[in-house]
Order: sequence, then C-alpha cells, then structure tokens
Amino acid sequence: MFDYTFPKDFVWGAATAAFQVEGATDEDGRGKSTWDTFCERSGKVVDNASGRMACDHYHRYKEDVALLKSLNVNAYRFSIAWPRILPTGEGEVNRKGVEFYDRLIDELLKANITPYITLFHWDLPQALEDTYGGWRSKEVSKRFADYAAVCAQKYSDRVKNWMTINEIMCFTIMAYRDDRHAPGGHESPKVVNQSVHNALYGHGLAVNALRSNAKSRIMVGLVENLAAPWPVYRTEANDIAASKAFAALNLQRLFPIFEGTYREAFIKQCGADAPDFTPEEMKIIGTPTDLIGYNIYTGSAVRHADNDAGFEVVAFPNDFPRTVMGDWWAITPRAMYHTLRHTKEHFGDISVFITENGMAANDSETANGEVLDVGRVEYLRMHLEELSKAVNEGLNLRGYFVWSLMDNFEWSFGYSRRFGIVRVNYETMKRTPKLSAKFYADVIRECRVL
Ligand code: GBH
Repeated sequence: MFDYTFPKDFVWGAATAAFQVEGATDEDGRGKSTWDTFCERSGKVVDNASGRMACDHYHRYKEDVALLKSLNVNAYRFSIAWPRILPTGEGEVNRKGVEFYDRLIDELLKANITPYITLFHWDLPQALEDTYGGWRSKEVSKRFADYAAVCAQKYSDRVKNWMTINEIMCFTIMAYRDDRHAPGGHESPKVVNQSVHNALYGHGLAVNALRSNAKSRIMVGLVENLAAPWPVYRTEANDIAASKAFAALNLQRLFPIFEGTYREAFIKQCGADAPDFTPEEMKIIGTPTDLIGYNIYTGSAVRHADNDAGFEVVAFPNDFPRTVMGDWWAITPRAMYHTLRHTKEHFGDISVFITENGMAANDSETANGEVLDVGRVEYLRMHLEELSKAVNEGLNLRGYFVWSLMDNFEWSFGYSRRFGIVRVNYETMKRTPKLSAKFYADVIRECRVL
C-alpha cells in the first residue's frame, strides 16, 4: 500500500476570509469596505448577493471553532477585517472590532488551534478608496503598515503566525483592470502596475511594522496565488523548461519579494507602463520573511521549446478535467510538488505553507442530509499525495490549509459556488460536514493520505 505520510509536527488547517464568512457588516462600528460597495453595483455579483449575512460567523464563531476542533485541525487561517479595526482605515481604533478577534483568538487557543492571521484579504476600508484612490496610492501602503502595527499590538501576545496580504492580483489587476473585483475600474496598465507595486510595498512595510510592534517572536510572510507550472512529463529538458516558466510567469509579484528588485525582464515587459518606485521601496519589499504562503488551485503544463523563453505552455484540451469554476480551474495536482521544487531552486529553503487549496463543486444533499462530495475528496487526496512526496523528499513544506472550512461568499460568484468541506445552509445557517470533511479529519488523525 502506498503510504503518503506527513511529519508529526505538520500544520493541518482550514482557511476562511473575513468578508466571505463573517456577515454583520453593519455591526459594532465596522466601517464600510470596498466589497460592500462593489456588491451594491447591480450585476457585479451573482444574484446581487452581498456579505451582509455571509455565514454569520461573526455571531457563530464559537460553533465554528468547535467545528474546526471536530475536523482535527491544529491551525485556522482567518483574516481580520481592516474596517472593523479602523472603520475609515486610519485614525481611531474601534474597540468593539478589536474585541471580536480577541474572542475568536481566545476560543481557538482554548481549543488548541493555532491562529494564522491574514491582515488583508481584499476588504479595503471604503474611506481609503475615497480619500486616496485605494491601492493606486502609496498613502494606502503606509496606512496598511499602521493597521498592521495596531494588529500586532493587540494580538501578537497570542498570535505568532502572520500573513500580510492575500493574492495581490485579485484586488489590483482583477479590480482596477478587469472590473471583476472590488473596487472595480478600467485603469491604464501603468496604474494597474502601480497598484501592484503599492501592494508589494505595503506588504514590506507591514512586515517591518508587525515585527517592530510584536510582543514576542513572530513568523511573517505574504500569501500569493502564484503561477504553478509543472513539466508535462519528466525529462531533463522539460524540467528545465518548467523552472524557467516558474520564473517567467511570477516576475511581477513573487520575485521582488525574494530578490528585493524587479527583474530586468519585468521592467522590459512593462515598457512605458512600469510602476514608479525607489530603491528604498524595493529594499523594503525585499525584507526577508519567515515564510511564504501559496494558494494553489491549478497550474499549467509546460514543455521544452526552442524559443527565447525556453518553454511553452501546453494548452489543455477542452475535455481535460476541470472543476465547475470553468476553464481556468483545470485539475492539476502535479503543480503542488513542482512548485515546492521550483521554490527551493529559486528562493532557497524558505518555509512554505499551502495557505489555500480546494475546489468548488455542485454539491447536493442525499435524502438523509449527507453531502457525498467524492469529487472533492479525490481532488484533495491527489493534491495531498503530491505534497507528501515533496515533504518526504525534504522540501520545506510546513503546513496545508484547505479552502475552505465552509461554503461561503465566493466574491463575484456570490453564494453560487461552494468551496467548503462543510456545507452551509444559507437559510438556517446550519453547518453540515461533507464527506470531504470526514476524509480530512481522518487524514489529519493518521497524518497520512487515506
Ligand atoms: C482564492 O482566490 C481566494 O483567496 C479565496 O478568497 C477564494 O474564495 C478562493 O481562492 C476560491 O476562489 O481570469 O480566468 O484567469 C482565487 C482567485 C480565481 C484568482 C481565478 C485568479 C483567475 C481566473 N483566483 N482567477 S482567470
């Protein structure tokens, strides 16, 4: 029998994000976020859904921590809603907002579950958009650092693991360029590149702000949804091609974090649309971190090619297995293993966490109320097997967080896409662990893929 094991100290977690689960958007002094505003724009979110109720986690956090406990996880990744802590993004701290996360953290610690905090998972205080133009402006990078400092002061006595920003592309490129995420817009390439740069800069400033305000030693890093190429099949030439693809496809956001500079290839690629930046900003962006978080859902197959790049992406045929999210979500478990290899090759021995992995499915309930999401079980299993291979080869993978603990607000898809290993009935708010939740709990208990 194959024995896909994990180390005994492996971090097994589940992930969520504030806007996707909390609800209670008008409660206890929370300020408005750009996502609240975006949901008000007709047609931007499926069914014109909003985050007003979401999973009502704000009120049900105790039940949800108990749920986490029942899944055997030893870690929970959640995000703090910036507009709960600082309703206008800056200035006066909102005590009631701070207290919510105090309660959540304490409940987690009581259950022996280690909190992993993400500071920014896209819910920018609307006031920062209105006053400064959001991430178009370096003012917001600085406000982000101030917010990080507040969070470190309030929570670092109990929280040791911090992620600054989740997936820069999703609130810059997909927002300011594509109008698909908050705050939306159709900006020029120059402005879009600038917003990405400002987010990177905000990350670097926040790493420093967290460390200088932390009450004890903390671990800090960024979470990226990187491009995850793998060799379509393994020959030396295809391996080299995949490694080149890893660099070429992650030039804008990953390499500056590790190298403290934009590679020439990126600047050349941008031409006149390159962002404005200073050497000092690049140094801050390159502040060494303790970890890197990867959200990996899919990747691309690559092979050697006799072109300048040295690789080409092998397009998936239209009958290639995909999830219900459509074209973009090909099921590509190999991306896991090879991303860890490429990381070691390009960035050295940095601690890696898979901060998100999972899939949406058209789940349905059986007559007796079970959700037999065998597709999701299979998806998770295949990805975990690849990770086990990586760990057992000595690659520095420290933990894995399934996305998501429960069905939730899937951004522009509203509630129409279910990513949870726990089902949420949005009428009753009842939580029902799916088959994948039972699978995951058993995997964690045995510390190997079952
Ligand atoms: C993550 O985003 C998020 O962190 C999380 O909040 C979310 O719920 C989860 O994944 C599931 O979606 O334009 O065809 O190239 C992943 C978001 C979606 C970003 C696909 C890149 C590219 C689609 N990604 N998107 S395409």
